[in-house]
Amino acid sequence: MTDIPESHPRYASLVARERVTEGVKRGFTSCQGLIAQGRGECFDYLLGERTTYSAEAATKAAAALLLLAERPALSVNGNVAALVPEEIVALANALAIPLEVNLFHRSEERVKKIAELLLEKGAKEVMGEHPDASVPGLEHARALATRGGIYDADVVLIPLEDGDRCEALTAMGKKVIAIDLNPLSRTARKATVSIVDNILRAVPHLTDQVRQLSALPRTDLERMVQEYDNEKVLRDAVQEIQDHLNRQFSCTCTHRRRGAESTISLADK
Ligand code: PTJ
Repeated sequence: MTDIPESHPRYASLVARERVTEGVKRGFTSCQGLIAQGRGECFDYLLGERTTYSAEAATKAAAALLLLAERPALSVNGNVAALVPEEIVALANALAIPLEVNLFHRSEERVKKIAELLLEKGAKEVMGEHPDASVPGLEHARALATRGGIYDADVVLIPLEDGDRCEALTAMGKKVIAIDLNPLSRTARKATVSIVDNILRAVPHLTDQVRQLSALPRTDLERMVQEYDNEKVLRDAVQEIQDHLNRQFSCTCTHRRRGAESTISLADK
């Protein structure tokens, strides 16, 4: 991997690029994963590369949902494996639940490599190599699922997912938690709880919340879930982007005798 100095102002984002590139080189991330990362990076930039208040609220509700679930499952794709392999295993282990590899651009070789990586990072159980069921309404290989894992789950975490699969899982009656930096994506709009945050920050944060909230009585967790409003959280995320942009950009309108000229200065570049 390229040696990136920690003092670089874009350190975190450059490290994330290295991880996804490395995932492609090692054969567990798809080439399309590079494009997905670029899109995510753009939204992270607009959000100010921080965990916003709305993401905090969504993460708390997601932790409560996972703790209340009877059979929760975590879905892992090539980007998740590249960006947060240890962290997603830590989340699964904190909840004592299985991980399942589910790929959009499925190849048996990639599924195997991701499963091996997760086991190497300490996962207790990784499903997905031998799917025995299909999510109704999806024609693609991403429909493949495993009984005892995602297929039977009542709550599923789907980081960096496509909208169709999110919708199909919801149509099966499951509660779906998305992690997606784009608050306008179909996935974010179709999920039960949408965490609009970078997976690099979101997964460790979610694990912390699971540990903290596990001390609460079920009634408190149920109240948190009931009071949660995903539409409001997504509206707030868009507002947080607008507020961040307003803070970052100062617009100076210089009126000249002949016509008007406006200058936009980019504060942090
Ligand atoms: O490994 P596979 O074959 O299952 O493929 C995985 C990808 C991610 C390539 C596939 O699911 C895909 O094409 O996803 P999309 O439709 O590009 O959607 C990815 C979503 O995740 C987009 O809305 C991005 O904004 C968002 N995203 C990208 N990087 C991050 C992210 N969200 C959170 N954290 C990120 N680092």
